[in-house]
Amino acid sequence: MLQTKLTIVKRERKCSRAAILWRKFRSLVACAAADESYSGVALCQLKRLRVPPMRMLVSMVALGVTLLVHARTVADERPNIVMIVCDDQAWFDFGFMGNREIHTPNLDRLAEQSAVFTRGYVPTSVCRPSLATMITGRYPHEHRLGVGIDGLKLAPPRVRERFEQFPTLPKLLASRGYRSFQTGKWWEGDFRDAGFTHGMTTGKAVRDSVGVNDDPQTGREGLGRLDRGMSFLAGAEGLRIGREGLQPIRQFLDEVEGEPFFLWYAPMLPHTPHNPPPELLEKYKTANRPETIAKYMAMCEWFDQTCGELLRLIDEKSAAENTLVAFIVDNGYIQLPGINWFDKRSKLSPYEAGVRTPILLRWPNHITPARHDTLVHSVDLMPTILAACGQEPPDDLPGINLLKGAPTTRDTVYGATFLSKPEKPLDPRDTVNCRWCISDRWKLIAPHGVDTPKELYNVIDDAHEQHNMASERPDKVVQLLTKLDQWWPATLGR
Ligand SMILES: [Ca+2]
Repeated sequence: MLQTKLTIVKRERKCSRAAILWRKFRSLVACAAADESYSGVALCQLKRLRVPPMRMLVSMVALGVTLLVHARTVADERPNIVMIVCDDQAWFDFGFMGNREIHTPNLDRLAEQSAVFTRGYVPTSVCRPSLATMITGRYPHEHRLGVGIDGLKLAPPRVRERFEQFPTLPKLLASRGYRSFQTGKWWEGDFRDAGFTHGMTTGKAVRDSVGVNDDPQTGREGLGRLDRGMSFLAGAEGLRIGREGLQPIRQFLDEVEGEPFFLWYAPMLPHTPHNPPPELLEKYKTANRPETIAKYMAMCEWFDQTCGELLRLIDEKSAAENTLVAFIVDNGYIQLPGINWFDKRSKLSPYEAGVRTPILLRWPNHITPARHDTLVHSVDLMPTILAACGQEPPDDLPGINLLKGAPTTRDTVYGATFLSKPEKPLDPRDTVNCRWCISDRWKLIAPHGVDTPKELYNVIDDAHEQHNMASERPDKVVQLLTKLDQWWPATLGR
């Protein structure tokens, strides 16, 4: 009888101690879930509770599961970012932008799942300053990369120092725990200088990479001229991505599994050399089509194929639901027939075929797929991505957050083109060639200088800028010129 009573008391004490332990454990787990940095403290306190070994094991497993769930919740607040940057393709050369001859089924599918901004713009129509704007969120005259510097030279030390002081996109994301991977086009030397944690471009020459120094006179492709000139400076090792598959990206995704990541996918596609896979070239060869055009079209589909492969890779990693995919073209391009070069009203020009690009944003359950015809700009990508990741953007960025819906707070987009003057590489006011802006349907192109002839186009009715209306609407010219001066006066001299 006495033995029975003692057993009951012991059991009650055990139950009572178990209940206390359980309450303390639940409290600790709740604290740990509220603050993941608390997990170590929680484990120490569990040890102090002198929990029996088996119960400790069960508790630790339970705590681990709870923290895993919590980590996933945190990760959900930090979406992965995949930035796809197309290289040298006109805004109208995509199926989802109305092209019926060039096949882009993978990007068409991405567009169906995305907010599609059909009137997106880059500030200038050549890769280096355009890419630098995406990574800094600033206009070319602010970051000063590729604005008058000879293309075959790296920026002088003062410009480099400025660049390295900017809070770039990968640097700001790193402060939120992101790991980031640079692949493809990259002019700014070692990927680490911009804050990427991983990358392909180290600034060292590489043999057997693709070359881009095509000869415009003979049309001869640059393959074989490898470790010098632009192919080295524009990305070197990084330029293998896409053209030689996506294995480096697969390795990166394996390495960062479960952690938020930022992927910069900027393959040199469909950029020259226009050397598409033979089966794609055959598809576009027709009796009446110059081979230069067929090659360009096949290159566009090759780029699309690599995007499909990349998006399938994201799906394989079950990351699509929690990934914001941004798509943009760094500058437009119109292939000339009969010569391996581009139309002067496309790349390097302020015309629509140079500076206009579709901009896509896909983020399941966060962004509603729809088409928007409001004006957006590549300077908007950085504040948009930072907002998605819960990171405050720098106060002085000119872009706006597109996640808030179609932009209504800004009615004008701006840009400028620059001359190559290597002897004056530091001040963009000395090298600016022309400035342009678009407000609603009106686009002003203002060559730099006093009393220069201006061009005014109604780009809604005249998307290919065939009819200059400057003399018919002098009021619009004055109005837009005032806006340009408010944006960046670019006054000549010092
Ligand atoms: Ca380009």
